[in-house]
Amino acid sequence: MGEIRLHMFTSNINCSNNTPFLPQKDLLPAFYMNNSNAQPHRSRLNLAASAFFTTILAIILPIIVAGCAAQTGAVSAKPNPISTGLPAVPAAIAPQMGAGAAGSATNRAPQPQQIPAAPLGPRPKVLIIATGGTIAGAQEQPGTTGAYRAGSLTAEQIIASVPELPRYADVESEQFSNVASTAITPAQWIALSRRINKVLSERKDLAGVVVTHGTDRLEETAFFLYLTIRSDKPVVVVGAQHPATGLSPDGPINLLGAVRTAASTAAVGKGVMVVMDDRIISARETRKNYQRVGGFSGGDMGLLGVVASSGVEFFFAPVRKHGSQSEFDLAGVDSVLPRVELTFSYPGGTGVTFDTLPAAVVVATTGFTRAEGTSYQALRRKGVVVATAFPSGDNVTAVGGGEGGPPAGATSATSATSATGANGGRGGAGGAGATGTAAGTASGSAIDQPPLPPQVTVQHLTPQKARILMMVALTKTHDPRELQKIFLQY
Ligand code: DAS
Repeated sequence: MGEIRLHMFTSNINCSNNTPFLPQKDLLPAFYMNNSNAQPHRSRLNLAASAFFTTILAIILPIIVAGCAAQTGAVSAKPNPISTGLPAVPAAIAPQMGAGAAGSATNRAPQPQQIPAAPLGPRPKVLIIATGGTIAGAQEQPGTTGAYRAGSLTAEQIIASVPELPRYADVESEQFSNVASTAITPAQWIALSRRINKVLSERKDLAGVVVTHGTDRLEETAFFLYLTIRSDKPVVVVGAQHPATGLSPDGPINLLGAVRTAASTAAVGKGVMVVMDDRIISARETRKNYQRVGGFSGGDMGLLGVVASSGVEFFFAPVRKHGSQSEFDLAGVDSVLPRVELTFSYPGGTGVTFDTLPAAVVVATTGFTRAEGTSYQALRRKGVVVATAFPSGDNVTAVGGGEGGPPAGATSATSATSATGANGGRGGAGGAGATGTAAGTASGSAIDQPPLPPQVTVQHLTPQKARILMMVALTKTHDPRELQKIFLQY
C-alpha cells in the first residue's frame, strides 16, 4: 500500500511589506509517496487522514493569505464586489490625514488601506462644501472616545479618509467654514445657500453638492437649504457622531453615502437631503434624536431611501414645495432675516413678553394655558405673528379651509371669538384646538377691539424648523393668512 507523508509546517508566517505573499513550497501540503527520507517533522498518515488534513489546509490557507495581504497592503486582483461596473480607486488618493490642523504625529487619523490604481472613466462631478463639525473633529488622544475639537480637519483631509470616493464621483471641495455647528448663524445659512445656488446655476457639469456639517445644527441648516436652494440638483448634508480621528469614526462611511447620493440621477428633484448611516432623509423631516451613531431619523415620515451596496435606492419623494418650486429667492434678501422667537408652553405658563417685539413667535405647544392664551393674543394684537407647533413636530392639525386654503379661524378673525378656531377648532387631530381655547376664553372683553390677526398653525414640522420657515416666509409677507398658506405648501 502506498505510503503518504504530509509535511507538517510549523514555521512562523512572516508577512513583509516588501514581499507580496506567495504560497511557499514548505507551506503547501507536500505529499511524499513512498518517501523513505522522512524528515523529523513528517509523520506518517494513512489516506483518510491525509484527506482530512488537506481539507483543513484548504480552509486555513486562504485565511493566512488574506491576513498577509491585509498586513502588506496587497490587495487581490479579483474585482471588488462593490466596484462592479465602476472603476477602481487610484492609489494616488492615499490619504495623508493628520496633517495641517491635526497634523502632529500623535494626532493622526486612521490610515485607510491603499487600493491599486486603475484608469478612471468619466464620473459625475460632486462639490463637497465643508463647514466643520464632528465629521472634521480631531481627538485629543486619537483613537479614543475622549474629548475632541470639532471643525479641525480640512475638507481635503476628510475627503482623503475615503479612498473609495473616486469610484463614484469626481470630487471637488471648498472650505466654507471650519466650526462646530453651534457657531453657524442664519447669516451663514444665507451665505451658504447663495453659494450653492450660484455654483449650481453656473456649473452645469456638477451633478450635485454635499455639505459636511456638525450634527447639533445639521437639521436646521439642511431645512434652510431645502427652502432656499432653487435647483433640482441633489444637495446632501452630512455629519458624523464620532470624530474623524477618534475610535470608529462614522464620518467616512457617511461621506461616501452622501457623495453617492449627490452623484445619483435618482436623487434629482428630491430636494435637500440628509444622509447619515446609509439613510436618506428629506431635510424637511430630519431630526437628531440622540448623539450616537444611528441618531438621525425622519420621524413618522421615515426615509426617502437608502444607500445600499448595490446603489442609491429611493422609495419615496417629497411632494411639498422645494427646489425649483421654491419662491424664496435670497438674492434680494439682507443677510439679517426677520427675527422669530421660539418659546415653550407648559403647565402654569403665563406666556412671554419682549422688550423689543420680534416679527413672529413660534410656540411649541399642545395647548395654551389661559394666561398663555391671553399673552399670545396680546402679541398678535401688537402685530407679532404667532404660530403654534407641536413639540414633537409630528402633529398634523386639521387646519380649516382644506386644499391649501387658510385655516377656519384665520379666515374670519373679525373678533377675538374667532381665535377659538384659529388652530382649526377642537382639532380631533391632536388637541390643537386647545391653542384656541384659552384665546377664546380670554376674548370676552375684546368685542370692541379691532380684528384679531389669525394665528398660524404649523403642520408636521418641529418648532425649530417652523421658526426657520417663518423667518424665510416673512421675507415674502407679514400677512398671517398668506403665511398660513406658505406653511401649508412647504
Ligand atoms: N460638535 C458638534 C457640532 O459641530 C457635534 C457634531 O458635529 O456631531 O455640531
